[in-house]
Order: sequence, then structure tokens, then C-alpha cells
Amino acid sequence: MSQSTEPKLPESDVPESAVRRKVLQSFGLFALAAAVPVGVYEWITHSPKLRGIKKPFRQVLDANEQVARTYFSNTHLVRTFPVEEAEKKARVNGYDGIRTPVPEDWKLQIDRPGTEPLMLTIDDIKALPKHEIVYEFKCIEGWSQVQHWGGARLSDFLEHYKLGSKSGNAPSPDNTDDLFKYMGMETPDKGYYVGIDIESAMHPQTLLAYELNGEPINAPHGAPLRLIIPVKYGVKNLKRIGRMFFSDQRPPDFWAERGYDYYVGL
Ligand SMILES: Nc1nc2c(c(=O)[nH]1)N[C@H]1C(S)=C(S)[C@@H](COP(=O)(O)O)O[C@H]1N2
Ligand SMILES: [Mo]
Repeated sequence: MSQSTEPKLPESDVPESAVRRKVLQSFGLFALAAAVPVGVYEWITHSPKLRGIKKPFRQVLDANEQVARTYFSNTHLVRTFPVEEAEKKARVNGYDGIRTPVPEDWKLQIDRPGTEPLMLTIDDIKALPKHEIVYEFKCIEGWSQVQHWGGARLSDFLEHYKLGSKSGNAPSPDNTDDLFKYMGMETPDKGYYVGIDIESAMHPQTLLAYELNGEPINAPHGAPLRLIIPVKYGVKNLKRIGRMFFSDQRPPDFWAERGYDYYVGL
């Protein structure tokens, strides 16, 4: 099997053993990672592909999907920390879609079925109640940091602007038939994009963040507005949101297209 079918990591040039560990980590199999012999890994990576992902993993991923869809309800909160424990200098990782300067005329575009897109300014987002979270941000590549973010709850935003529902009413977790299954987001230049299950989008700890350590987010961290979704690995935390939309089909996802689990939940 050619190199190009191997999962491509956000940081390349990692040794094979590290790749193996990270591939397994990406499925949450941390403890197993060390125990899986190289031979087994090779058998897995040389197996036929199914929906773009190696076959023996597919069942694991489908199980993961079930877990993601039921587990990330409002009753499961990620652990939070005292603000003093937050890193003063948060690490920067990943520049896809943010290599150009922040557009001066930046607006958040929200596509809505049957009507024209909503165009919002950062002040519109700041007008919603502000929430802060200090939690352990985890990158699938194997690093994590306690970080302090501030912004509007994505659930408050969806409710205020009546988004994510098919009826055009405020979305309600009690009326799941009326909810689109997914939310898609992309950078203004479409260079990076993610798809998120609506349950995780509506999780109370998910933020449209405009502050890091109490300051406006800088360009490398995703100015003026980024997603902070603590129930997911870093890859889903899109920096510099340009457009959002809702769909029952899985929106395109940059790293899922490159071999990662679509859900990458923690
Ligand atoms: N636009 C954009 N958002 C992105 C990425 C990226 O390359 N481009 N990388 C993702 C990954 S892999 C991680 S770990 C986090 C890192 O966020 P940070 O730079 O604020 O640490 O951003 C995520 N969001
Ligand atoms: Mo990452």
C-alpha cells in the first residue's frame, strides 16, 4: 500500500512508532497503544480501506460514533481548573486557513436554509453572555495544556439566532427531530474546515471564543473568533471562523479526510 494512504499527521516527520501510537491515541486507545505489536499495526494499515479508513478500525469507529452521539450530552462536563493553573503562553499549532492576515472586513457568515445568510460582527457575538473556561486542551499529536478561554456559549448563540433547527425555531435538545445532525465551519479562505455533531456543538462548555487569558485572541490562535469545543481534540477547534452551516450530512472535515476519526471525541 502506498504512503499516501497512511494517515497524515498535522506534524509530519514523526517516527513510525510515534505514528502508530498516535493513530491509536486518536481512537482513545491510550493504554492499548503500547501493547499493540508492530506486526498487528502493519496488518491493520495494510488492510483494505472502507470509507477512507482502514477496515479493522471501522468497527471501532462506528462504536466511537455511537458513544459520541450519546455520551456528549449536557450531563458530561470536562474537568475544569483554577484560572491560576492556565498556561500564560498557550502553544500555537496549525496554520491551515490562517496564513493570510485577518480580513479587515471580517464577518461571521451563517448559512440558513430557505433564507439569505446571516452576517454578524464580533460585537454581535460579544453581546451574548460571556463564559470562561479553564480546561486541558488536547492535541491528537500527543500534547496538552491547561488553557483559559472566554467567549459566548455556542448553545446560547444558536438559541439567540434560532440556528441549527429545521423549523427555524430556537433549537431544543428535547426536540432532536428538529435539529440538523451536524454543523460545519470553515475559515474565510476555506483552507481549514471541520464538521461537528450537533450534540457536541450544543454542549454547555462549547464556546465561540474571542478571548485567551482575558485578552482578545491573537491571529495565530484564531482571531477574531474561534471554536473552543472541550469535548473534542484540538483538530475540531477551528481557528478564524468565517462561515457556518447546518446539515444532516457530515460536513467536510480537513483531518477526517486525512485519515482521522470524524468524531475525535475525548
Ligand atoms: N484554521 C485552523 N484551525 C485549526 C488548525 C489549523 O491548522 N487551522 N489546527 C487545529 C489543531 S490540530 C489544533 S491542536 C488547534 C491548535 O490551536 P492553538 O494554535 O490555539 O493551540 O487548532 C486547530 N484549529
Ligand atoms: Mo492538533
